[in-house]
Order: sequence, then C-alpha cells, then structure tokens
Amino acid sequence: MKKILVTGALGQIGSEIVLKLREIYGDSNVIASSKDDREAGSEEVTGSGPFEIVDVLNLRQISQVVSKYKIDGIVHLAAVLSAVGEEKPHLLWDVNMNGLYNILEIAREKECAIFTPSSIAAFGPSTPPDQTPQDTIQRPTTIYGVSKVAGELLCDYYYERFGVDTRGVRFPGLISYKALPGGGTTDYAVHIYYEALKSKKFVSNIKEGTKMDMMYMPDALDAIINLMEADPSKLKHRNAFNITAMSFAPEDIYKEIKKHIPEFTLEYDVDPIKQRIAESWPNSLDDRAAREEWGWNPKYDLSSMTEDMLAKLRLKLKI
Ligand code: AKB
Repeated sequence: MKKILVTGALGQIGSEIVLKLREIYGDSNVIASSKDDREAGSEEVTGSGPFEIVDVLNLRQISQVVSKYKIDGIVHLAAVLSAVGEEKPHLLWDVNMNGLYNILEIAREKECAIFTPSSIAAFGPSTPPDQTPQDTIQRPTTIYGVSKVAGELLCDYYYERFGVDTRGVRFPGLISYKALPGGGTTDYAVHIYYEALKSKKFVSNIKEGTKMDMMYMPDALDAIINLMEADPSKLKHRNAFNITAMSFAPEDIYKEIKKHIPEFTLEYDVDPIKQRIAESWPNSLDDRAAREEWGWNPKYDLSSMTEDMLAKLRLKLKI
C-alpha cells in the first residue's frame, strides 16, 4: 500500500491507526476520513495530514476521494458497534452492510486492497465458548454479529470472485486512552480506568464472572499493519482471523487496577442488554491461525496494559 484511505478515522481505532500509518507511510500518504469533523480532540488526526469528509453510504463521495488521491489501500473502520446496534438495528445494518458494500465496490473498480475488522461478535451462544476455534459455528444473536458474519463472507466473496485483496481480523474488546469507544459491550474495560483515576470507584454494567477477550490498542494497530503487509501466499484465512491478547472478567481487571490504586472500589449495576450480548460471545479465542499465517504475537497482557494505561491516563487527565 502506498496511498491509504482510512474511514471512521476519528473513532477509537481510527484516531490511532491514522497516526501510526502516517509515521510509516508518510503524512501525505494517509488520508483520514469521517462522516463529519466534529469529534472532540480530533485535531491530531485532522491536522497532521489530509482529511476528507466521506460518508461511507455515499458511493460518489468515496469514489471521488479514492480517485483524487490515487488510493490503493483502504482501512475501512466506519461502523456501528454492538450495544448501539441493539438500540438501532436498522441504522446498524445500513452503515455496516451498505457501507462495506460501497467500499468493496470501489475497491473492485479501482483495484484497492482492503482491511476491515470483524469481531468476537461474529460468534454466538452455540459457538464453543472456550478457546473458540478459528473455523467453527457462527450463529450470532445480535444484529452487529449478523453484520460481522455477513461482512466476513462478503469480503471472502470479493476476493474469490473479483480478486480484491481483502483482509481482516476478529477484534476482541479494545482498550485505549486516546479516543473513547463508541457504543460497544466491551466499553466498560476502558471506562474502568478513567473512573479508577477520577472517582476511585466503578459501577460495572457487566456481571461478575463474565469473561471476554480483550486487547490493548498498540497490539491492535500492529495487527492491522502486519496483516496488510503479510505475504498473501501464506494467508489461508484472509478475512477474519481470530486474534486475542487476554481474557478477563470485570473482577479481574478491577483487581489489577487495585494493585496501583488500593482505595479503588467496584460495584455492579448490570445492563441486561449488554449482559445478554456479552454472554453470547466467547470466553476466549484460539488465535493459532493468525500466529501461524502472519506472525501474530501480542505484546501486552492485563498487567503490562494496566501499568501503561494508568500512566498514560494520568498524563491525559492531569491526575
Ligand atoms: C463491541 O463491544 O461492540 C466491540 C466489539 C467486541 O466488536 N468492542
């Protein structure tokens, strides 16, 4: 990839991957795009290189930007997440499916490679929950999960049928300190760090004992770049590699934070919708295919992530 377009560039992943890609490929070769530019704290992205307003539902707008910059790679991140999706299923379907379809069509026409993430949400209650295999039952019960399975299949189809170089991973919950996540089920694992520092107490909307896979953002960024740079002849599962770095329940992350902030307390006020979603997802993934096919190897575990998150957030929040 020489000229890269990032959609959803002001979101949790977008706002970090744009800066990392600009470090590697050069500021002017990474075009950040978003539906609007009103996101607070987005100056680092909008000010450090090209920025364009692109609504992924507007085929002409995508096409114009891809032609203008001679784009040959698209990191497509614009999407609605799981919890918001259960409130607004029609919006989710429109953005996640029609947005992806538009991006794939432009990529087919203009010969771009594509990275787009799937999620642990592509699995459901009938999936083996522990060490979930790479290839297994995928019968999700959320609209987000349905869109992720359909997206994985659509990307495979565009590769097989039209030769579009599509690649993707199944992201677990992502934890980061720059932009906040927007409407997912795993968001509690980000908010807990903010509250530990700000109010020294946290109310978890996910029940004790509910394990989900998680990952620190630096590992997620490496996953995107390493998979896009991987030798295509080695990839058997082009779209939707299982990847994970850790698996924990609310009480596990709480105990880890408490080692640094002894007065920190945890209470529960379970959100039934988020809890139902969380329980339908795996406890832990088997990521051997990603390790074997393109060298996936995360650097952070719960303890090293917690140390880094607290240090970075202390600076950000001036605490
Ligand atoms: C969500 O919780 O919806 C996302 C995801 C796991 O895809 N973080």
